[in-house]
Amino acid sequence: MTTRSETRTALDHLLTEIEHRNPAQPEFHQAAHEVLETLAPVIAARPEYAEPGLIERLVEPERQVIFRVPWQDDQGRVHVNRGFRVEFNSALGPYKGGLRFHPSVNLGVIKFLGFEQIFKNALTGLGIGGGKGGSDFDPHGRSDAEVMRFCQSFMTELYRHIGEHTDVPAGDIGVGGREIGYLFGQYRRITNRWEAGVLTGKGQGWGGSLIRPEATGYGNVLFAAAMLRERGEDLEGQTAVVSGSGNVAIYTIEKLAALGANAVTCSDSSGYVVDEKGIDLDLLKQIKEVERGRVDAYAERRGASARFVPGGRVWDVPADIALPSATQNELDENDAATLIRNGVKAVSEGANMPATPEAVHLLQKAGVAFGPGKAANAGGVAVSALEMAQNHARTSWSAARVEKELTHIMNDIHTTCHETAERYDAPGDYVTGANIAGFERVADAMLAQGVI
Ligand code: NDP
Ligand code: 2IT
Repeated sequence: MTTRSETRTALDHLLTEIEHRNPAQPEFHQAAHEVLETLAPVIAARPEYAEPGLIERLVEPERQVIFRVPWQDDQGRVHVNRGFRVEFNSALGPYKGGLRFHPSVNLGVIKFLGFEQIFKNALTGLGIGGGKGGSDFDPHGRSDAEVMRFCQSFMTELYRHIGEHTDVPAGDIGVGGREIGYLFGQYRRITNRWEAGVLTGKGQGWGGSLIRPEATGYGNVLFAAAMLRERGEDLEGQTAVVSGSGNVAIYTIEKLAALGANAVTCSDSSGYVVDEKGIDLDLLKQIKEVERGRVDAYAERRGASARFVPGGRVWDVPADIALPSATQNELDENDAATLIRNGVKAVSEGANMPATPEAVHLLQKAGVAFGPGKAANAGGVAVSALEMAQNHARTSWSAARVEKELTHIMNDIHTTCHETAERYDAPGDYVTGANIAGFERVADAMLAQGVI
């Protein structure tokens, strides 16, 4: 019988090896630490998980594709970007996960996202494996025609690696409905197949699911509500700080309002807006979704209640709950200390890995309910899996039906994480609960399917 401390030592050795074998990938190291550091209790309790090679296989992607993406701008100049698709684990279903277009994208970033996706997708219970992709292409300031040419070039290579039963990409930072449209068009042209289930996040008239655009933000608010409910509270009347102003942030703000809470901030990489009357969603959608502008335009047009703080962080604004919805490591130890000082009750991650490990530790120590991204933001990929189901059946469900399923899935994930944490002596620790519950599902499938 292996003890927890022997298991911890073995996992520490493995983490050191991961750092050596994957040099210059700090985000992947961070994600691997965050998961492996919580697994000792379950590995010690269930000897089959100590089988040599199981965790080693889990941290090694099944396949990693890196490719050249040449494209021409509107002046005819040639640009060369790098494209990635990391197919991390398919024990539970086809690889599933978004594509990120952002200048900070590199292999380590895509591996961290793909690794997180394995456990997140397992938590949905919907039969999807984990993968992620993207490019260091920066869509900011590019015309529609440039974005289209980039997407077509990207898909001209990617198409050979994906398919409805193989690997199903979707959106992430810098990839929304417009990009999915261009990518789908090129896939259809090259393959001569109407294969709706090859991408999710499609438009309403051609295979997209109702509520997919809303799903990540709505799901995160439902998860935050479930954490508060566990403590005998609800969202009614609560003030929220939200970071980001993209897909996840916008629908987080929308669902908060629907449940009686008030989001007073949003942000982008230029700074943040604080609006004491609460964010006016119609104005924010107009600026971000229609004009593709910056958040300072919101403060200019909103009037006296709002101001723009260049370069600042939303975490300085006092609030009852915080929903980071922009990017990784956007909430550090100092931000966590500020939130705690201001009396925050819950922090729920809409983005992937937005809180640093030090911030998570501090928040949990202070008794703040903390929802890790792989549980809290799983609503997006869950509705992607529902989109795949609709595509497969050549049908489409009503918004009410999809939202009902989403609510059920988010509550189920909350319960699973909560109960798993209790079972492994970590009551209220959703990080441990999410990691162990996701791990159990993937590990059981991997063990059943042999050494591959
Ligand atoms: P969008 O591209 O729609 O929006 C991203 C927002 O975050 C923008 O406001 C952007 O500002 C800001 N942002 C991005 N990178 C940075 C950075 N390095 N520094 C400061 N601000 C930044 O992306 P999404 O809303 O789709 O994604 C947001 C987060 O949610 C990501 O972590 C993503 O992985 C995660 N997520 C997304 C899901 C989805 O379904 N879309 C599902 C689950 C998680 P700017 O325009 O100035 O760059
Ligand atoms: O991080 C994520 O879960 C996403 N970007 C959504 C993935 C998906 O396949 O819908």
